[in-house]
Amino acid sequence: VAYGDLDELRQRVVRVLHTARDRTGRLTDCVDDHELTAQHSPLMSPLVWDLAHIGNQEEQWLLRNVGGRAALRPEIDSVYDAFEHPRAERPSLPLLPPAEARRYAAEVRGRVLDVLERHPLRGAPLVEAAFAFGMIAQHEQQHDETMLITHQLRRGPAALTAPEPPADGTQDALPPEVLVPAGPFTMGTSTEPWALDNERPAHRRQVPAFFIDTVPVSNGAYLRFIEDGGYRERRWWTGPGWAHVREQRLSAPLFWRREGGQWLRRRFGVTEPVPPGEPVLHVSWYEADAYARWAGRRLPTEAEWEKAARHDPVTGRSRRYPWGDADPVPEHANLGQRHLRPAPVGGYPAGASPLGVRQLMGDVWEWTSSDFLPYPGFAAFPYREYSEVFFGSAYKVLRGGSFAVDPVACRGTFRNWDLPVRRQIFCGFRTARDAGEEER
Ligand code: AVJ
Ligand code: FE
Repeated sequence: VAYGDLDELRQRVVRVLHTARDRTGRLTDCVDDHELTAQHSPLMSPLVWDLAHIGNQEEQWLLRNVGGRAALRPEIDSVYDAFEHPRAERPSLPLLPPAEARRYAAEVRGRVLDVLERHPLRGAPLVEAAFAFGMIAQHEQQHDETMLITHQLRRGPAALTAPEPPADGTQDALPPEVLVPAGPFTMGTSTEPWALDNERPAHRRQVPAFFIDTVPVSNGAYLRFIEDGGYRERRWWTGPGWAHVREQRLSAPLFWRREGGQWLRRRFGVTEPVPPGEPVLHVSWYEADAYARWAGRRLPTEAEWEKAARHDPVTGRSRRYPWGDADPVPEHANLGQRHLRPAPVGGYPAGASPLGVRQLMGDVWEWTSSDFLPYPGFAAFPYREYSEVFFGSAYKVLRGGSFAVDPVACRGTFRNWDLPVRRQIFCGFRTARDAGEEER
C-alpha cells in the first residue's frame, strides 16, 4: 500500500490517532482516580502511567523529532522512560495525577495535529509515508492492549462491557488440521509502510511440509490435558517449564479455578463457567509447549505460522493477511476490543487463509516455538530499544494478534514477543506437526 495522495495519507493518520485516543479514553474514563493510580499487579504499571507515557512518546517523536518543536515537558521524560523504571517501581514515581495526565496527552495531541497539517511528509525515513505517525498510533494501541490486561488483572466489579463476538463458530465440520506443502515463501516485508523494524526486510525462507491446526486450541481440548494429569507429568515439560510449574504450583490457565466439580474463570470482573468452545487464553509458553507434546504434536515455528497465514499457493505470493491484501473489516477477524473475549473456535470464515486455516488474526496471540531473533538484513529503526535489545533466546515470538489489538498494530508480518512464563497477556496457541514422506 503506497500513499501517493498526501491528503488521503493525512486523513488516515488523523483516523488512526483518533481511534487510538478514543480507546485510551474508554480504558481510563471508566474507573475513578484511585483505580487509575493504584497498582493492580506488580506485572503492570498504574493505568495513569500508561496514559502519560502515551502522551510523552508522542511528544518526543512527533512534536520534537518530526515537528522540530520545543519540548513541552522535558522534565517528565525520565519518569515515563520504560527502560529507566521497571513496572513494579512505577507507582512510587512522581506521576502526573489523572487530570493532569489527561490534559498533557490532549495538549500534545492538539500540537501534533498542527504539525501533521503543516508537514510535507516527505524526505527523511521517519516522515516517509508518515511512518512516525503510524508508529505512534501503533504504540498507543499497544498500550491500550496493555491497559486492558491491567483491567483483567484488577479485582472488583466489571468496569468495561462489550457485545459478545459472533458465536457461529464450531470446528465440527472443519478438518482438524491443514497440510501446508513444502517450498519457499517470502517472510517479512520491505513494502508495508508502517511495518516496524523487526518485520523487515522481506526474505525467502524454505519451509518443509507441515500440518497446522485449522483452529486455535480450545478450552475443551485443554481441559482434557488437565484432566489427563498433564500438569503432574514430568515427561510433557521442558526442564525450565517443569521447574516453573512446580515452583509456581500451576495447575490450570491463569484466572481459572475449580469449584464444586466445575471449572470457572474470571473475565473482566465477571466469573463464568469456562466455555469449552472458546480458544484457551492465559497460558504460558511452557504450558502451550507441554500441551502440544501431550497431544503428540509441537508448536509451529514462526516461519510456519507466517507461511500458513500469508502464502498463497496459487500465485506463490505472500499476502498482507490470510484473506488477502485488504485492510481488516469486522467480518475478517476479532480485533480492536470490539469484543472482550475471543470468538468460539471455527469462527470468522471470511478471514480464513487460502488453505482454510481460521482465526490466524485476532482472537488470541499465538505462541510459536521460535525465539525472538532479527531477520537477515535487520536494521534497528528508529530506536534500538524498540526491538533490538530484546533479541535472543529469552523471549518467544507470538503471532496474529488478540481481540485486544487494533488493526493498525497487527498484520500478517507483525511480531510480538514475551517471556515463556508470561500468561497475563491475551495469549493462546495452535499446534503443528511435520508432514510424513507419504503426505507431501
Ligand atoms: C511489542 C508488546 C512487546 O509492550 O513491551 C510498548 C510494545 N514498546 N512500548 C511492549 C511497546 C514500547 C511492546 N511489545
Ligand atoms: Fe511504550
